[in-house]
Amino acid sequence: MRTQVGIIGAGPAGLLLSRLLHLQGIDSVVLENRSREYVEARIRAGILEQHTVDTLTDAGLGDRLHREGLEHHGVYLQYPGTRHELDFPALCDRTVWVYGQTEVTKDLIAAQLDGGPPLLFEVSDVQVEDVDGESPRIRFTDADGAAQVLECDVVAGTDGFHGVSRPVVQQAGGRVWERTYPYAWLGILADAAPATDELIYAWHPEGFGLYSMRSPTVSRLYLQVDPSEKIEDWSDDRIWDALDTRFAHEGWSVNRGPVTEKSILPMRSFVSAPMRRGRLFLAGDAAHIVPPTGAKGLNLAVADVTLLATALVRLLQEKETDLVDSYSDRALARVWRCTHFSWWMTSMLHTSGDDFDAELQLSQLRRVCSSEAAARELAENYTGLPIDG
Ligand code: RFL
Ligand code: PHB
Repeated sequence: MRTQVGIIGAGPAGLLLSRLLHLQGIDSVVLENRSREYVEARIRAGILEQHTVDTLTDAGLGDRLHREGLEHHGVYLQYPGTRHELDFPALCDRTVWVYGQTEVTKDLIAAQLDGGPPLLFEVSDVQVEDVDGESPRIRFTDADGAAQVLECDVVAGTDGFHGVSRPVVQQAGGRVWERTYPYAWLGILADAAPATDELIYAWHPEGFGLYSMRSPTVSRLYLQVDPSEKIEDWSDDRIWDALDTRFAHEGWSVNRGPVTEKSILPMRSFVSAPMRRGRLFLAGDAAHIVPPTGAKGLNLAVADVTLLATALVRLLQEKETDLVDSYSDRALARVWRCTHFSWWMTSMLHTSGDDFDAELQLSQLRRVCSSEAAARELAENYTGLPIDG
């Protein structure tokens, strides 16, 4: 087998990269180690920046997004006694969209299987070779158990945090920065109409709460919990009671309904540099992880592949190396901005039990809710900064 770009991983980063290259006349093969059903069922991100929506729309993936996605004009910041709305269009002339990553992935897979480049599920033993030369290759075992070799001009490592690509880059030297936070999120999906028009980010002495949604009939809610908590110890009633406490606001209440999914997610920041070794390029969670408080992970993955697709088109069609040579630095500049913003949101909203920390957090929240400059800084970062520069 031979292709121009061998892509490892069919998450949003790999699938979108394949799509963007296809639209520019470059062929690729996407290799995914999970099944289609598994990939399409993973519940993850929910917020798309304007740039992400524009990129998906320009790539011909906007039909269902525009029909079923919900455009949001702001968020509420809450702390005891206050629920303050940040108005994004007024602050920075941009909006965000609620459209589940699950739906983005389904749309990308449907487009890929409808005449797009090959997408192979349930492959195993994926190994990348000769990335320092002109002709890298990927060895893998296909779904039928047959050993395969995919010869490539370039390999894209979009295989997420636990993938095989990042170690290959790091073997040649590089650096990793990591921060593990002393909290986790307990997330639920519930068949309940959201009781709020915008997302609510709530600070509470007992811990952070986030009220999000997937549709007019489905709510997505998160609670800060200790990372050692076991999901079995959280009955639905215990979760709803904790949500009532953390979102308490006069004359208002959380809407309850059947819980259809619940899980506990650890929180970390992680950056691996460089995002390239020879002809192997990393994008998305393969190179970096942010805690979900800033809603940045999926958007960063989309920003990376937007840069990477342009750089690869230039390399493969015009034989110019300038954009692939600057890819890692340009991508990392945005990665660090989002890493800071996600860390800042996380630090402002999650409680540690320390009274001094709590007063600093409340002071910061009051500042964001009273100063237009402080609010604008949050709004610009949340809705997404320019992609390159
Ligand atoms: P993915 O989605 O992890 O996809 C990687 C793919 O590679 C496959 N794979 C391999 N395939 C072949 N061979 C191997 N050896 C392989 N190893 C792995 C995997 O099966 C998978 O299909 O990475 P990608 O594409 O970079 O996308 C990144 C996003 O998924 C991630 O950043 C977001 O989900 C993060 N995130 C959020 N991001 C946002 O922008 N907004 C949000 O509101 C938001 N909320 C969230 C989030 C992530 C969360 N969790 C679960 C960590 C909320 C949560 C709860
Ligand atoms: C979500 O809806 O899953 C979501 C929204 C905002 C975040 C994180 C997750 O910051």
